[in-house]
Amino acid sequence: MADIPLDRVAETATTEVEDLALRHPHGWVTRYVFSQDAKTIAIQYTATALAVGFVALFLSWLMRLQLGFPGTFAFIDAAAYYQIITMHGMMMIVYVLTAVLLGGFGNYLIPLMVGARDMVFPFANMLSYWFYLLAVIILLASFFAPGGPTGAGWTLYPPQAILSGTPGQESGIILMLVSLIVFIAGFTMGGLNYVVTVLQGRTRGMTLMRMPLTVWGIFTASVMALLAFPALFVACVMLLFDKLLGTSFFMPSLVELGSRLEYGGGSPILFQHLFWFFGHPEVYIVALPAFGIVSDLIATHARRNIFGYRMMVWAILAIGALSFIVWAHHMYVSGMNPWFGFFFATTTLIIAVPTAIKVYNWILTLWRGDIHLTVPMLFALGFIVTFVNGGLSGLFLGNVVVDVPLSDTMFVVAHFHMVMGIAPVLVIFGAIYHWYPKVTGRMMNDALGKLHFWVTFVGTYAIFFPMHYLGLLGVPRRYHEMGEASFFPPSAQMLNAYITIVALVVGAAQLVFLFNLLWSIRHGREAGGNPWRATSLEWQTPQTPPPHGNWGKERPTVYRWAYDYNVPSVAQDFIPQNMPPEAVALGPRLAAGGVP
Ligand code: HEM
Ligand SMILES: [Cu+2]
Repeated sequence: MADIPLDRVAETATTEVEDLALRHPHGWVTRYVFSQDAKTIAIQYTATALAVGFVALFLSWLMRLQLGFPGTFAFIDAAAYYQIITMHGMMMIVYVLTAVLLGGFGNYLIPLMVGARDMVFPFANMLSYWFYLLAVIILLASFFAPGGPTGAGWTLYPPQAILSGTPGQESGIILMLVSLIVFIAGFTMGGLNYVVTVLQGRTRGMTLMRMPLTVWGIFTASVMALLAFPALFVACVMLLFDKLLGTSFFMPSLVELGSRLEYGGGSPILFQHLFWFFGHPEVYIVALPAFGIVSDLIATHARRNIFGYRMMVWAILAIGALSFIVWAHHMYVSGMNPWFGFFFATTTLIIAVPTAIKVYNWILTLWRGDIHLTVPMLFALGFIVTFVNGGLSGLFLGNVVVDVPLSDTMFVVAHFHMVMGIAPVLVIFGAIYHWYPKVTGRMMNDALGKLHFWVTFVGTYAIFFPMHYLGLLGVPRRYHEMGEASFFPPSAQMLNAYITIVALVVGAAQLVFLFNLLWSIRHGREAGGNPWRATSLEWQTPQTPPPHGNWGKERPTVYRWAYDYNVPSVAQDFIPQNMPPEAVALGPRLAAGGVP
């Protein structure tokens, strides 16, 4: 803030200091490689995570090839199939979605949206990325390790995860556990930054209830991740001890190939509790940033204030809190007491209430809005539809009696891909198209963007919608081949082949996105500072792309919330958060320029 004397700068957090006193990087290495600028770290996170995403997408092709045309691709045997599905699942959830939404978008958007110069602890923030990269390298190394990557399933359930018979039990499982431990250590350094910057780094006038919902979503998700990841961390450490040191945290007495193992007295169910105490909140660690981003995309591209802002904030917080008491709905078939299951079914269904409130509010925001079907808007709408769809099948699975027969079938795979696979990915794409002009100064190509949207949106529906039906038929999950059980009609295999073909097309459409992303850096149309005519602070920076320190000489002052679009009896069609009240012109609406 401007009123801090320069001699106190040394004891002041980076977010607070004058631009002059910020230690700007001088060399190429400190500027682009070991950068402490949240924006550069954001790009590093996003680029790395997108690369991992393409590897995971490639793995999904391999699985689909096997499922669609069993036996044709001999190198995908049962063991390889397990390894591929495990790596695909873990990569997508932890190393792609969490990394992009928190490490990528959190770093780029939090400081800019709350009017800070940077994160509060830039050095820890930088380390966070390098830990993440190290975790990715360790994970990828398992493809080349003896025995290959682990095939334990992304849930890593002991005792099987570390016993012989499971592919990758030689070294793959060890590398997986170490990689997760490193990832969580790295995330913690970033997560503390996101939380403290929101609490302490906001500029003058930026009260909590004036923050854009994107910040609320990422903030709440970061708090949740700081509480949930430690459960996975200890579970990984303990499982590693069981594997390497012969402890028995999770290992009961076992007989393997006729000989009794050294283990005894441990509880495999304990691992499941720890895993899902992380695993369920993880769904919302991914979903809440997506909720926030979608709200902002809709408001901006429909030129409408968000309906029920406070309700939206409280819904985010309520969902965040509730999601810590539902984890055992992933364990209905673990032999738990039915009363215990009843408790978790009830809490699970209660989450539907704040979630439905959010959906209604999005629809009411759109209602009578001036909807521009821009690429970000298309992706936002696609998210809402897909998320609602996945949520509805979640109501099925949340109930014990319905879940028991559906558990471990393709119905579950269809459900979670809709709700936490595809839905957040659509938001990630929408957000990239939306904020790309701020990051690069140029627009992404619109026609290619629309092509990318329609193939991805229609295609993912075409993949995952019929998969529910396969599940209802009883086709099991995590099976390398459906087999020839008499209750599968011959059409089931045809459906599998069809899903595979669509999956290949959808995968190829992502190359269009990749091309657009890279090509537009140099050849995109010049965007100017605020191409979407948006109100939030990141669009009001003096320079685009914003330099280190974001704001030049003085940080902005905030006078209002982030949703002043089409305010009645105001001449401008949007009022930026930092526009002083004197500058707001009353009177008939000025002709609004077209949105690109
Ligand atoms: C078009 C893109 C995708 C396709 C075609 C696809 C396909 C598949 C297939 C075939 C399986 C294995 C099913 C089985 O045999 O049980 C699977 C598992 C899985 N996928 Fe995807 N997937 C895609 C995108 C995603 C995304 C974006 C996520 C992010 C959350 C994701 C997360 C998972 C998880 C967690 C598993 C379970 C792994 C396990 O059971 O251990 N997938 N996917
Ligand atoms: Cu859950």
